[in-house]
Amino acid sequence: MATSKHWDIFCKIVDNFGDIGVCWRLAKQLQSEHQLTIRLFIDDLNVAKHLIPTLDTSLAQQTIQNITIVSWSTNTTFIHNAQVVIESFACELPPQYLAVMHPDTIWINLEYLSAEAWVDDFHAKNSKRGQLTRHFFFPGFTSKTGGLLREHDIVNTKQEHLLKSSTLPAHDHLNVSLFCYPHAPIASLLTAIANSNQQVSCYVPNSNILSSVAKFFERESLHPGDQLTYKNLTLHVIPFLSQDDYDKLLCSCDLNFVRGEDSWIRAIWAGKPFIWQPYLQTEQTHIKKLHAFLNLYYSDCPPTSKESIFALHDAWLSQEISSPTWQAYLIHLDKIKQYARQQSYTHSQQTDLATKLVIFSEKMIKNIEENKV
Ligand code: TRH
Repeated sequence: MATSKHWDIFCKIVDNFGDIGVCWRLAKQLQSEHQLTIRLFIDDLNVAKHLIPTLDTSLAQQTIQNITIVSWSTNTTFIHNAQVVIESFACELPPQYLAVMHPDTIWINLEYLSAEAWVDDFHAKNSKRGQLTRHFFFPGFTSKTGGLLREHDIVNTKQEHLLKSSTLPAHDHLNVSLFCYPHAPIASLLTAIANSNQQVSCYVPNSNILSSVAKFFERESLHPGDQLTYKNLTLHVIPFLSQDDYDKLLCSCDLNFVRGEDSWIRAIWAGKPFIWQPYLQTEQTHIKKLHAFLNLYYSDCPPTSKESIFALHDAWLSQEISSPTWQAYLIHLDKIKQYARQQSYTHSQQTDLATKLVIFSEKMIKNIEENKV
């Protein structure tokens, strides 16, 4: 078997960019901060290329930023496994891989992030599959969870650096970035922004919401580079950015609309106010996830600001943003900004997810060795 310095990560891209967004950041961090040798198996290189622009989609295997990236298909063969294997988001390890897995392999299923209270109890539990043990690793906001994905220097140094390298023009507009799911009430948000007395520059990376934005401006289609103005709203369509440039945008804006999992966490590390739209799930699970997060994250926030934050999130989820809801939020923006900065610092004091994964796997390896003696 390989040493515990060799880790494999499996990433199946279900839809959107969150699966690969999380796996790519995690792979980079495990390699650069923990000196691990990483193989990242990705089932859809075409989607991954949006986040890893230098990826050559024609290659079965390539090395980028010291990570071995392997194109994963049903025909992929495996000669050996790593000592630690991350199965991201229950993507199911391939049978050919399971067949070569040694019973001592540390097999970790990395789960989706949630701030719900049950996560504390489910984190680090395991189940048996034949001779193999599958550990369930839950990222989260409390010390009983697997923590949050964060580079060690993101809040203390990188945030400042990203801010300094901002390319947004200096003006008295409020800079807002907009990344959301197409079912969000985009037209009502843009209407509320346009009608408010605060001038807003809204930056929209190229994504599947452009047709809704085009409709709002009564245009057939929109493309990166387009700039449109309606009343107090100036909207800039920008290209889909690299992850680093997206981080920079989040740090440079006064308010970020984010979604899913990875952009949500990056918005926290940017230390700026944000509105989060969770991934749509059945049985209202996404609403429970949203409220669990809002209650936890804003527990120390002054009540009036908190009210406006909750109201704007609920409006964003429930298909309508009214002008008073937007206006009420803007009134509290300075206070929310202070709070966001402080929360970003507070949460960065928690041990990060990559470090917790390393500590966890080392502990499991030690347990196995001790049981053999
Ligand atoms: O794309 P998402 O909606 O991903 C979702 C969620 O992860 C969800 O939980 C999961 O079940 C589903 O995928 C399958 O949102 P998320 O998680 O924010 O991922 C977007 C990624 O794209 C993130 O890594 C940031 C990155 N990004 C850029 O690199 N450049 C950009 O311009 C933008 C807008 C995003």
